[in-house]
Amino acid sequence: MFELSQFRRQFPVVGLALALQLPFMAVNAFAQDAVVQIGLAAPMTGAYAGYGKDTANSAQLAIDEANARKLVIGGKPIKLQLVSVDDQGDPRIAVQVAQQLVDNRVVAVIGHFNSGTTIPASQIYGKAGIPMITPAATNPAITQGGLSTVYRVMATDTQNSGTAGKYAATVVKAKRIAILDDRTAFGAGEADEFEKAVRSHGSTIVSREYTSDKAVDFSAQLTKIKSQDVDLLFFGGLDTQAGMVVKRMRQLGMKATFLAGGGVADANFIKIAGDASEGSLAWDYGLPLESLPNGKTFAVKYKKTYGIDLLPYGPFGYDAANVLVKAIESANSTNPADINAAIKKIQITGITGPIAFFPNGDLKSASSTLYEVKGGQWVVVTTGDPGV
Ligand code: ABU
Repeated sequence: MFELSQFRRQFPVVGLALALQLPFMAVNAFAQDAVVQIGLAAPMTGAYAGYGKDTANSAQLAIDEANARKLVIGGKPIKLQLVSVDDQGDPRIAVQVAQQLVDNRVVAVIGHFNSGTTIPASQIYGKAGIPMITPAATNPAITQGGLSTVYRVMATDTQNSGTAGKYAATVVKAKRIAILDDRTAFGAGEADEFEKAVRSHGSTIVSREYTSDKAVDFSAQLTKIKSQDVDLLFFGGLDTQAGMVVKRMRQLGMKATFLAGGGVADANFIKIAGDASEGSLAWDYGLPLESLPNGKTFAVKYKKTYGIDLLPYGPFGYDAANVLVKAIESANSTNPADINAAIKKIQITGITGPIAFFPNGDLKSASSTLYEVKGGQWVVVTTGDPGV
């Protein structure tokens, strides 16, 4: 993998000169292949760094596999290069690194990870005509802004947390529901979608409380919620905080069902919550990896290559990279406009399932799965197409 700061060290003059003559290609000084750069933007430092690195590692596997096939595009041999940038999970930094990727003439971008960074960064790519595929950001607004260059390879939070809301009202039959969210574009967005679905299926939200994605103490909000005698709490936010929330709930003697949306059904949640995690529910994105034809093989390959376990977003990063590889091949071009047109017609079977996009860039066949912690492990309760 290549970090953007390395670009000028490795291609000091040639990169700039050729960038003017050969749009979207540079010449690798050590080989004859033209180098075509694909950007990857995600948090590589900070609280979400594990997810960013997992996504980048997974995308790199797809790029390596494509390069091993010796791609010839427009009659010329090319080498794909993944250029990763650290957006720190911060919307202001995300805009800066997005502009750097555009200025360095990447042909497409995989990213960003957070909904809060993806929303502003997508505008930068859209203005430059560069296609962007997010492997993780799920706020529905990302694909509702009218940009023709934005794609997403997983369910939206309308689908995912909306399904969670329907489940809470119609299957759990919770009558008094509380919501706590982290006020990020993701956490607040999924809480909004959950709330809409709960109301439309006849249950009552008795309390909506807020925290921040940096908080480590939820006592004030949970004490208030406890006093309102709720039978279910939905948390809008990611796994680390979700684990802390359910742990505190149980310490306070709260017996309400804990339900989360995406980004929670992983080992980190159970590690943080410990025994308190038992019985927790989470509607998460996609189908269980072990149920997918190439899921286990991919997890093994990832571990063999990087010596660490795959995290939940890796397969989506791998699929996003393969969408771009396929689009470059079918367009027979490395021009972003041609790649973008090819993505609109793409039909592939990824690790995560079939991939084809609606005109707005959302996945046609999105899936979600409900998991429950039983015996210290997440087990599948039900799965299928999300629908509210
Ligand atoms: N979708 C879960 C985490 C990333 C985000 O949307 O912010």
